[in-house]
Order: sequence, then structure tokens, then C-alpha cells
Amino acid sequence: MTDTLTPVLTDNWDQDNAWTLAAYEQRGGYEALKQAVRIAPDELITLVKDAGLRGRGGAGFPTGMKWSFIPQDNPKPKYLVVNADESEPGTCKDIPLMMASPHTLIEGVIISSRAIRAEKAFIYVRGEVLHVVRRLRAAVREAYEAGYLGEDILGTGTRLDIVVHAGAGAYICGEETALLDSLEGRRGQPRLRPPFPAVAGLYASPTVINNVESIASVPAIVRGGIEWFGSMGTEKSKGFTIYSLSGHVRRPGQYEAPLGITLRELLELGGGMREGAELKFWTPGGSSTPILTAEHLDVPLDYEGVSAAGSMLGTKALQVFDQTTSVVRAVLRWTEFYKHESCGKCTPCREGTWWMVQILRRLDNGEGQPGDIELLQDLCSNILGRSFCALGDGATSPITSAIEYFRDEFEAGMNTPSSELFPPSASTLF
Ligand code: L3W
Ligand code: SF4
Repeated sequence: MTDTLTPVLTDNWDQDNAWTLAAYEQRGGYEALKQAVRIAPDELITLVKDAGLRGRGGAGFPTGMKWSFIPQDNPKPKYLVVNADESEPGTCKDIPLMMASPHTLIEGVIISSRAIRAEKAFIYVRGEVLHVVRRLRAAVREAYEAGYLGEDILGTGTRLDIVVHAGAGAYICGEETALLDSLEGRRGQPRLRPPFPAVAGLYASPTVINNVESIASVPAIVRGGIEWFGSMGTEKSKGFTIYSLSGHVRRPGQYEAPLGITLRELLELGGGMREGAELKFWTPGGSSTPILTAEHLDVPLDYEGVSAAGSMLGTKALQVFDQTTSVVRAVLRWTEFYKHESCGKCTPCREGTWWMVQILRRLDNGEGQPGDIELLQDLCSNILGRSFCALGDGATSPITSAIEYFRDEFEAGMNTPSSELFPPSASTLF
């Protein structure tokens, strides 16, 4: 099955000192930039649009289309902001990418900034990962010294400065407008959209915000071209991507493969379920996406396929759980996370996540009360679509889907603790 792998972004991860400029250049690094400086900005936008690259941070929004929303007749400066606030539970692709090959991202930032005519770019990194901040800053310094950044990029007269900014460690700052508030020095809370950042973003100027993996894919598209990119993936979800595979599998990790492969294929790449384990449930895109079950093993992991199965591809964080896992306990853990990370701006999410934790704790302890399941569903339906941002909506996904597939386990929580039904052991994940 290894021929399913399409190493592009991960191709150099095993190379000695892959994070250095010398190692990156040795494998053709910055050749795409040398090509891109000869391509007009509008043509770069068309290239990425025609390639069909879709945002890899969760929403799958077409990247080139987002770039084309930047109003070029607006006299304000344009900004590129990279969302490197990777925090979605189970998602572990951007941080390894930045650690292994920071120059792939930096080259992508330089080309993408040229496309939207930005002269300043920011990489907003999750606050807890200072080792990533240090690595990126060192790589940015190398890029300046080599003439890839600064006032006269490769002698073309165009300029770009990159600022690597460390957040303070809040999940909500991965929401693009909260990220902008945080970058501007305020408490990170989402802003009302519209206006979308493309029109009024950082410092109220036109701003493109893209995920790390999306921007890092751009040099490969410039080098390989539209046909090559489209030769992988599906008609509407083109190209390769990095899947984060974790949980009860033999070899968890990052697997770079085409969009549209199935969990069954991914599990083969990961050595299958661990010994004695049977697939019970899984998340396609972190905990903000509805869970799926063994009956969904052959669902294509692309935006359309996963949606048709009733979930979302999201960040492509496949967390796989076996029969030893209590669904109620797993959902409780995730809901505790959302309660903790709720920014408090809107009532449905701030209050609702608190109440959902109380009810789930009762059920987990075997002390559920009659009507608790219906109360949970009612709370979810009052949060979904009524919250200010996607965090509230996401918090409801694991609960409603878990009740749909495993209602009996929630019913058992009326009198039996999860720990009795699913005794914790060394291999239990929750
Ligand atoms: C201009 C319009 N721009 C949309 C832009 C918008 C944004 C992008 C996608 O949520 C998902 C969420 C999480 N004019 C526009 C426009 N845009 N219409 O397109 O926007 P949207 O609203 O579809 O999604 P979003 O708000 O970006 C992202 C899910 O990802 N998720 C969580 C990920 C968490 C992380 C993390 O850990 N940092 O990545 C997981 O599934 O639930 O559904 O740029 O401006 N008319
Ligand atoms: Fe804040 Fe939650 Fe409301 Fe989003 S949904 S604005 S995280 S309180």
C-alpha cells in the first residue's frame, strides 16, 4: 500500500538537518520562488485557483479564490497571515511541517505574498510551541541573509518582511478573526464577518489568512504545475494532503497521501489497528467534526465524501478508537476542552458548554438523570447555528453524533459509570 503515499511536503522530513537552508536548497528549495518572481501576481493567483488548492486548515475554502478577493484598488497595505495556531484535538501536521522544513513554509509565504502584493507577512504560531517559533525565526534569518526576503528579493525590486509571532496559547486564536485581534495586541475574540479579512483584516487592511499546509503547498504547485497537482486527489478535492493519524493504531503519525483515499487505506499505511483492537469510532477532522463508525471505513476522505457521510473533513485529523473506549468519556473530555477554550463572547457557547460538561459528567459517573440525553440534544440545538463562531458549533458535533450512533452508552450512564463498562487500562486513551 505504500504507493498510496505521495510525499511532497513530507519528502525531506527524514533528511539530515532538513530545516537548514543548505539542506533545503540541496533538494531544489527556492527554485519555485525563482520561477515565481518571473510570473505576474495575477497569474500566480490564477495558477493556484486553477490548480484547485483548497484550504487545509478545516474549511476547505478555495485558496486562489480567497486571494482574488483582495481588492487591489484599495490603497491600504495588504497582509498575508499564516495561521500556525494548530490546536484542533488530534491535529498534528503543521507543527511537524514547520519543525522539519520551515523553509517550505517560508518559500510559500514569499510566493503567496507576491501573488496578493503584500509586503509584510505574519506567521502566527501557537503559544505553547516555542521550539517551533525558534526554528521559524532561525529559518527566516537565513532567508534574509540569502536575499530571499527583505528589500530586494532576488534582485527583482520587490520586498517582503516576515514576522514570526507567538500567540499566548488559546484555541480560539485559530479562528481567523480572533487571531487578528490577538495579533493586534488585543484579547483574542472573533469578529463579526462580514467584512471578511480579505476586505478588512489586520489593522482593517485587506488580509489573506491561510493555514500553514495551504501556503506550504504553493511552491510545489508552482514547480509541478496544475496538471501534476490535479493528477492526485478527486475532481473537487485536488492534490495531496497530510493526514494526522492517531489513537489505537500500530503506527500513528503523519501520512501524506491524495485527498479521497479512505480510512481503510490509511489504516493499512499505519500498520492497521493495534493487536486485538476493533475500530469502534473515529473523527475525520479532529473533535469539531461529527464522529463516524466502522461502517464509514470506505468513505473517501475528501470534502464531498465526508460531508455525504454526515461529517466534515476538517483538519484531516483521524483519531481512531477501539472497543475499549467509552464514547461518553471521550465526548466528555472533548466537551471539557471546548468549555475551557470558549472565549466567553456569546451566551450559547459560554453557558452551553458549561452545562453540557455537567450533564456529561453525571452520565460518565453513572448518575445520569431521566431526560439528560434529550437535555443534551436540546442544548446542542440551541448552540448550533446560534453561536458567534465555529467553536460553539464544533462543540456540539461529537455529542450529537455520539448519541446518534451510541445512544445505548448514554442510556447506560443513568446507572452505570463508564469506568465499570470500560475499565481504564494502560492502553485506554481517555
Ligand atoms: C471573503 C467571503 N472571504 C468565506 C473565507 C473566510 C475564511 C475561509 C473559510 O472555519 C473550520 C470550522 C472549524 N468573502 C468569504 C470569505 N471566506 N467566505 O474563507 O471560511 P469558513 O467560514 O467556511 O470557515 P472558518 O471560519 O475558517 C474553519 C473547522 O475548520 N475545524 C477547526 C480547525 C481548527 C484549527 C486549529 O486548530 N487552529 O485549524 C475543524 O474541523 O470547525 O468549520 O478564511 O474568511 N464571502
Ligand atoms: Fe467565543 Fe464560543 Fe462564542 Fe466563539 S462561539 S465567540 S468561542 S463564546
